[in-house]
Amino acid sequence: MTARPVAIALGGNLGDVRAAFRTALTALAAAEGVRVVAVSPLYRTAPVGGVEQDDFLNAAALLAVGLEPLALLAVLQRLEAAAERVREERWGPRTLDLDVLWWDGVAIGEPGLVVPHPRLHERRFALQPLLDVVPRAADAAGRPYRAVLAALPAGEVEVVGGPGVVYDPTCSDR
Ligand code: A4P
Ligand code: MG
Repeated sequence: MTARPVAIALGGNLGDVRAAFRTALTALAAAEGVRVVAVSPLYRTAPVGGVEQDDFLNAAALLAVGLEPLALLAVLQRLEAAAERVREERWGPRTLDLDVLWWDGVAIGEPGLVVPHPRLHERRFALQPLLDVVPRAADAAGRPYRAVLAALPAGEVEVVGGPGVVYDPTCSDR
């Protein structure tokens, strides 16, 4: 299967989130059918969704994926489980959230997987890092996400580290 560009979001606000991001990306780089092509800077972001909780760390990664979409989702969910993520409250605190944001040229509307991510267009914390790794990304109607981001109200999204903080392929922590 030909590898295609895919962007994923990383998020978390419980425990050592930087370490969770590095561990997940190291495991992704080692996964069959997946290459890590680029990683965004690390962002500190105010929580969105109404639950009172700590700030999040967010980032995005551009992958080259030679797997079917549901197979990639299964890999991401396995890595979330490995980070001891417990699902308690929707939109509540989590050690590691890995979402598929964008799949080049592909729109998916299955019960377990919607791509582009259904809330991407309203979230500065996902759009900003997505555009760091795929500046040309556009929605299913062809609207550039750069324009979508420019139209959003200001939000609390601040760079707190470079891409090397999120993932350093020369420094495996396994
Ligand atoms: N699913 C459908 N489409 C996708 C996709 N594109 N990528 C399904 C990943 N999963 C997708 O997700 C629930 C189900 O969504 C999965 O079983 C999968 O089949 P989940 O990860 O189990 O639950 P969740 O993450 O709590 O729910 P949800 O609705 O994905 O939450 P969100 O929308 O990701 O929001 N504020 C800041 N600042 N930063 C954040 O990262 N994150 C959230 C979570 C809320 N507020 C935040 C942040
Ligand atoms: Mg999720």
